[in-house]
Amino acid sequence: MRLTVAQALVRFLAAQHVERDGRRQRFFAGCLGIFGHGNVAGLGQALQQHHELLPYHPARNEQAMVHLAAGYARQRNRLGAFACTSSVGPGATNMVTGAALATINRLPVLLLPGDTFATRAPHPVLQQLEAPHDATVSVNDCFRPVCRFFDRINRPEQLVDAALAAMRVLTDPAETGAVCLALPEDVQTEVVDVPDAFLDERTWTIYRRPPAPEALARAADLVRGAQRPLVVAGGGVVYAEASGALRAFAEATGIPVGETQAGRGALPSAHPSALGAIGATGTPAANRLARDADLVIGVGTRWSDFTTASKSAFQDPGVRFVNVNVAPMDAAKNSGLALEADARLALDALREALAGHRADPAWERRAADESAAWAEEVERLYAAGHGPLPSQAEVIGAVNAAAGERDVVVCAAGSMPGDLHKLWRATDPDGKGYHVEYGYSCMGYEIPGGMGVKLAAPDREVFVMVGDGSYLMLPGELPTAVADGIKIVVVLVQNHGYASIGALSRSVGGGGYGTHYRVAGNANLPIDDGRSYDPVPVDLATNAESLGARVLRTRTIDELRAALEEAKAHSGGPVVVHVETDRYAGVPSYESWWDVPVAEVGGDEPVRAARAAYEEARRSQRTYL
Ligand SMILES: Cc1ncc(C[n+]2csc(CCOP(=O)(O)OP(=O)(O)O)c2C)c(N)n1
Ligand SMILES: [Mg+2]
Repeated sequence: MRLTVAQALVRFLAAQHVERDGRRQRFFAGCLGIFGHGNVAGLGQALQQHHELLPYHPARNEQAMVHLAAGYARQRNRLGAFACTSSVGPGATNMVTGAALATINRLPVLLLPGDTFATRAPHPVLQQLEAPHDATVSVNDCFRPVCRFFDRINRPEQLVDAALAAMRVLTDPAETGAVCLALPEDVQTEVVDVPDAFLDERTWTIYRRPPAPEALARAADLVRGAQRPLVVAGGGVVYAEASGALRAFAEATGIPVGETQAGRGALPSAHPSALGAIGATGTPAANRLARDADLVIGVGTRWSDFTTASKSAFQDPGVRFVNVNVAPMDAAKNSGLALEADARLALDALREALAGHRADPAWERRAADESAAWAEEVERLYAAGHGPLPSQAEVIGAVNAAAGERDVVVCAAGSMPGDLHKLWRATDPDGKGYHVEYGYSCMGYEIPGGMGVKLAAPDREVFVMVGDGSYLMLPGELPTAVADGIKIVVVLVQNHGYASIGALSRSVGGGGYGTHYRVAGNANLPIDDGRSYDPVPVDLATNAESLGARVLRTRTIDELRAALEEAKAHSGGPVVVHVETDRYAGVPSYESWWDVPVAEVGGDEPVRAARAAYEEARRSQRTYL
């Protein structure tokens, strides 16, 4: 059949399906894009002609549209995705940050940047990077390190091979991430003879990989021999729809469960085995048990420094790891016993292999006591009655109370992810109510990411928590949410700058330098001591209103609560609830550490003191062998 490369690609994408556990569904929800000369005549024409096959959604910023796609894929447990098309040059490089985010979080996103002419006839074209040393280079080569698969379709005949390879990677849970097919603008418009079978419906079956019997037996032996075992649940638990298996495992064995950011909510917070957040932003419950654990069963975690408290979390001299993971790279970490397997199958198999075995009752009781004590601390922080401005913890408490059992909270960067990780009471039985992007922790993800979540789960209320700094980076998809009627509730927390980095700066002796937006005259004060408070007179509520959102302004927690109810009742597009908080009323860190190096020489007394404290803290860092 004679089609252009772009027409064939659009028809191919519309025909792709995935199947897991016998449930088959379409893979691509649509194509997000911004047109320029590099894609308007090729992909643009094809998307217009086939709009009923693959819906097209115009976005406002290429980075944001990739975030939207990532949020969508995560909420769909990677069984659904968006394609994203951009022009050549800046439109393409705007997607690089989004690609890195998707790849680091192991989320499938298909990127289709335009590229310069394969024929090179008119070169250099508008927006072309010329490399004197290499005629094959374009800005799209920036995608190579941040994508799990990269191809440039320089001849129409390459399309079939490239498209199939892209699908293989996107649908493989161990390999998935961003995939980039760079499409030279001339090739997009050229005729390709594709076999009919290329355009037929195609189903990619995602088989659940069982653990190798020998590895399973060894893992069971390790658990039986352990005095103080602990599970660390990561995003892989949620993606594998293994929350039920995790609960059954915890109940059968009495082994307590700590959670990473991506795995938060895998076990509902009210469960007696739930210790909640672990690591640098962990609860005292999880961190105390982690310190003493002699066997740590990581399930679907990539063991980031936040999870391991920069390798200081596990202090037992003989601590061993069992790593359940579909990705060999993660299964091998911390010199663990690699159980390369689907999380659900592995948890079920391990539970069966351990039939009759239970953790030491004293250890189990300690977990339940710590968990109950932590629930009281959350209660205290949620009801602190801080004034005159509320604390961020109280704002989180109000949102937590407003959220229904299956609703979703979305966040990515700033001081909020750590506070949410600790405080949020997760209730959804499938672990889909907590969505904090903390692989890349990318400021600006929140609004577009939340839009993707809403598109994936239209029956759930989506609460996007965003700081003023993150809001200013990427507010531009709000008009897209207005245009498409995407109902998200954005809680915009104004604290006049980077409260998180300010606190970090103070902890390394920097006094908060450069983290507080203040008017000229005192903007260059070397320290942020909490007194000289003269913020830049920005009005982000009005800014959101000007972008078409319904805006509710609040000053107190009671007003915030009322506004959240009003926002829930609102139908149609986005609602922004604006609240100002006390930037110095943070949630403390509980018996944990994060490795951020401090200047070894130079600096004033606070820096020297911070360096001394840093050297002391670093002694707790371990190499797990
Ligand atoms: C794109 C990007 N740039 C820089 C950072 C580093 N960073 C992490 S948090 C933060 C400040 C966030 O400010 P805001 O959204 O106001 O949240 P707050 O810290 O005030 O809670 C910065 C600059 C980042 N995570 N992402
Ligand atoms: Mg802020």
